[in-house]
Amino acid sequence: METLSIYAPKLITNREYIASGHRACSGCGEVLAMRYVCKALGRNTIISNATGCMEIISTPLPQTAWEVPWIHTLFENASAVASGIECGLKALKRKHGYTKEVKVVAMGGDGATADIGLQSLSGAMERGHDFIYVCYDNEAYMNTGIQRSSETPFGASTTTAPAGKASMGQHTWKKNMAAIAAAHEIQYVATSCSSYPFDIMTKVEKAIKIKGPSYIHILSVCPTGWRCPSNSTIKMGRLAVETGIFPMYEIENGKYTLNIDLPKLRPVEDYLKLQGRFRHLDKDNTAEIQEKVLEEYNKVKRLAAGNKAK
Ligand SMILES: Cc1ncc(C[n+]2csc(CCOP(=O)(O)OP(=O)(O)O)c2C)c(N)n1
Ligand code: SF4
Repeated sequence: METLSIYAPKLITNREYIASGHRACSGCGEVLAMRYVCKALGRNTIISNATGCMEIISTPLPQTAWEVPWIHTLFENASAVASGIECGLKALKRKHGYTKEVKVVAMGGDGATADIGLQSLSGAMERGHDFIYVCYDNEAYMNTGIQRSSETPFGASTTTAPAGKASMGQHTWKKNMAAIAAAHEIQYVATSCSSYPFDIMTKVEKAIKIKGPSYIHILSVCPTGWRCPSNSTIKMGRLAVETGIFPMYEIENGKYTLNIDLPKLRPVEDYLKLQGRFRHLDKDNTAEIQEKVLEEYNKVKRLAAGNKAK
């Protein structure tokens, strides 16, 4: 198994840039992922954060959990705001001799990334801004009450795609944001998961070194919306990876690397049966999901194997 870690636990900073005392639900994988991202980013960072759970839980007026400069943006414009910050910093350097290396980071949930903010993200990647975009994918619009997004997986029940007599819940397959980002021919794209701290931090470190846009898509377990116990967050993320439902990989200058390549995947049922949002699925639904997961996983495997052969 190939694992990705340039970190030894002792080298990880004790500093927190998103302080405890925020208002996330207990067991929130999204805030955990954000904490790891911020640890790797460090102090010289400016964050442009689209509206959503992470914005709400970190800044209940008049308090803030942020220890770095942070801007709350609309759904639509987190990447446009990041573009402006990056250009502003460039101008400060050019005209006023400013020398500090500041990391510009835009972040948002899956709704903010794959749906409503996709145009501004695409524009910023296409223009080549030097910024990192992080998507915390909890697979629905959680902050406003578990509405489906284009990242909601096939078969999941949400409040706007509810399972019942007339429907089995979400009937479309998850949008592949990593492939969409890679189609912009940016240098670095990666997927990760809230249950893998070293993987997240290593990938953020790599993204920092890129001059230009980079994109990191982090599956972030949400016990509230996934209807699973809050003490199962880490296990749930690992199951997503171990079943092949969420492969963790990197695309560096177009070349794929599968970071965790398991010799044998677990059946998807191991993951689905533990979450209330999939409770209604029958054997045929599960078999359909199993088939699609293997198809998609093998696609990534083939792309990664193709690179090794070159
Ligand atoms: C244009 C627009 N539509 C709807 C909303 C209301 N709204 C605020 S946060 C949110 C959900 C955010 O979902 P997501 O981006 O997936 O992040 P999560 O809360 O799941 O982390 C919605 C619908 C809004 N602020 N702006
Ligand atoms: S709803 Fe989900 S993502 Fe939002 S704070 Fe709660 S656990 Fe975290």
